[in-house]
Amino acid sequence: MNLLQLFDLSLIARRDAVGLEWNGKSYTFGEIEERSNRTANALEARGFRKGDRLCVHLSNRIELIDLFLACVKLGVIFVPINILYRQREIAHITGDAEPREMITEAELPLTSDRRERPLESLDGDTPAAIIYTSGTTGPSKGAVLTHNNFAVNAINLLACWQISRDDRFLLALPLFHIHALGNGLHCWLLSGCRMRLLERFDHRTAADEFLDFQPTLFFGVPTIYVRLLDAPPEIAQTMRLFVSGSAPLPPHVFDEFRRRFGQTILERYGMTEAFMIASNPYAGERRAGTVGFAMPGMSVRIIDGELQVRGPTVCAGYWGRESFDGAWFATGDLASMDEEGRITLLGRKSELIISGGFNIYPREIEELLLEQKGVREAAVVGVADPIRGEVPVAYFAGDAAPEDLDRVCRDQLASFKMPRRFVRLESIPRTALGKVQKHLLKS
Ligand code: MLC
Ligand code: AMP
Repeated sequence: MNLLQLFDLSLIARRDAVGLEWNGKSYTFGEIEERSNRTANALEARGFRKGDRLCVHLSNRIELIDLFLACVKLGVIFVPINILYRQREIAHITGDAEPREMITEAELPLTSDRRERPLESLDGDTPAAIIYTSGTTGPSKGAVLTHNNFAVNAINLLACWQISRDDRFLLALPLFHIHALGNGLHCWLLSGCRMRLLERFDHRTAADEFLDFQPTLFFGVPTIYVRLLDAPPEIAQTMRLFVSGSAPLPPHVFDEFRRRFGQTILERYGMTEAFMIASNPYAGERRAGTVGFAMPGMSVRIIDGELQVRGPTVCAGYWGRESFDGAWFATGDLASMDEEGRITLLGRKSELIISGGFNIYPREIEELLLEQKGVREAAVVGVADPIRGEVPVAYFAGDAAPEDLDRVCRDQLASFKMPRRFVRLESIPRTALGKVQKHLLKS
């Protein structure tokens, strides 16, 4: 079965039910079906055919859903780009994915008078999306995500987290990442529940959205749960399940959340290349500081401390590069597993910094700094932050002015990658072999 056949459980079988709330308006599944048909016909008229790539640089909005569904209907590969990315970051993705077009707000609305659904034959191995993940070394790579990957991930979550058409789902995460796209959008479309989509999570208005919509289901990153600790207890009155993922949830936040709201956050673990790998149980103990058990269908093992995974949600490979072909996928996450199979993450093999759930590879910032006059050496490290988890700090050697480096980074990097400080040193500490000693900078 391809994804569309699963989405039809909502788009067709629940056509008269309200499926979406966006920007103060409600839409039935039938209206969503028709909107996306029109968008698909518009894309087809612009020359899009099965296998073409469509880059989309948009923040959350209904047109982003129209575009995703249109791509699924045509077999066009959807390539979402982080809305916070600047020219340098976007150019890398468009250079690699070679899309037929990139859609930004300026191209909207993208619609046609033709309302019938275009017919394309697609099987489960057809790529549905490519999501770029910041590479540990070298440039970021596009994970090729198939219909089967998305389908199995969502079916797993519906079963494991008991998501049904009776849920009211509040989605505030950005749709350009696997968390909102793979988990959020797909759980909505497969369950046929009612979803309220927000442009983004804003801690100043979040409580009002909860009180007004009265959700039962919410997905967040740890920064969001830290922010919600300031919200009134009533926000959780109608809630059935809060899920956290994308970065480690500090146990004190888990505890405080339970005290304040009487809700035990369910923490799960995933990554773009493998979708959801492990989850705490819905029934049974949700243990703080652990990510629970491997998802159904997923095999996990730990080799030299690193978690490896194999199963139906591991993606096909990297666009234009290697194919994974059913092999064990090395996650780069260090982990331990107890006799029962409960997994605890212990850190990462690479220097990846996760800030507010967004990934930052220090090397990308270091390379930009080294391109600047007056920078001989550069090293970026993550330092602990009570709200975002970690934030980047840049150290450099040379006579460049920190204000100039600040300006260059602000111009060329997504805002979440901005170093909080630029610290000048005589030289960057290195081992006898010349390797930068980042642990010395962190302390
Ligand atoms: C953050 N900003 C956004 C934004 N999110 N701007 C536009 N759209 C968004 N979606 C910008 C703000 O403008 C601001 O920029 C800065 O980020 C911080 O904003 P804030 O208001 O202070 O936000 P805060 O309360 O700290 O919350 C940030 C956040 C955001 C939690 C809302 O970090 C976020 O949406 N994170 C989710 C990331 C995510 O979905 N990751 C999943 C990856 S997939 P400025 O310029 O003013 O500083 C993955 C696999 C898995 O990891 O397992 O899921
Ligand atoms: P991404 O490349 O954006 O898909 O991010 C994937 C990475 O997020 C994983 O490799 C982990 O390092 C991290 N991650 C996801 N969920 C969790 C979690 N519950 N706890 C700790 N880290 C997590």
